[in-house]
Amino acid sequence: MMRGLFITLEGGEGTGKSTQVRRLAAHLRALGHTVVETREPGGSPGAEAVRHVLLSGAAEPFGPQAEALLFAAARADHVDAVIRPALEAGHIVVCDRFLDSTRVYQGAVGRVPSALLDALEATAAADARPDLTLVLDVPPEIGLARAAERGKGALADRFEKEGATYHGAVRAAFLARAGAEPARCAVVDAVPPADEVAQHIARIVAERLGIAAGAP
Ligand code: T5A
Repeated sequence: MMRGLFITLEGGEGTGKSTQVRRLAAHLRALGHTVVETREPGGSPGAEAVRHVLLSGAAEPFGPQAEALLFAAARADHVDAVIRPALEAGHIVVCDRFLDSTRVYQGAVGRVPSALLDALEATAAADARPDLTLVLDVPPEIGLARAAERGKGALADRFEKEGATYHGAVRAAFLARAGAEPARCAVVDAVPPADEVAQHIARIVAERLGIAAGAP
């Protein structure tokens, strides 16, 4: 039985997900909760190994379907090793990307059939489903500029190196998913400074999950 709460942060490159995962986790800890901060692809030793294969571009020649299989393999290990045990222990899990990223990058943009993604989700995530998903939204040019600034000197990864049309489609697909599942998802304007975004997220978490608000 899952007794904890599962919060995911989603959105395109450089929308500030990692920053806000840290901020939200710190806020919830300050309120007295035990919080597990994690990310995808990765989050467990096995999944971090698959992350390297995916983000290096080594799997790109095999196409979006093969990449979807690898994201699912990483997810299965991450859920089994980290997410499910934490939820069963009654903790709050805050995860940087999860199922919606696969639906957007491999599904909506990569055109992997939804029946295959349904099957992969059922196998990899099973009953580990987010209680709340925060979709961080910024225009792609702002997100890519932030990602480039953060990774100065490093090569753009497999997905960052795609063009403006691709990242525009990613943004539209995240907004469409949020629109289709309003009970689970909340869109957050992530253009303002990180402090403001963190306060907005704390308010949403308080309203949607009944976790007390306060200064994040
Ligand atoms: N992927 C992933 C799939 O295709 N399918 C899947 O199933 C999954 C799970 C992961 C890639 O894998 C793909 C999607 C991705 O392309 P990643 O390295 O984990 O790649 O990269 P991202 O998740 O895109 O993370 P980024 O690090 O690029 O962006 P974040 O986490 O959104 O942004 P963050 O917090 O690192 O911030 C970036 C910079 O902006 C600044 C930060 O200080 C930092 O310098 N910043 C702000 N600046 C101004 N105002 C704000 N509000 C700011 N917030 C942060």
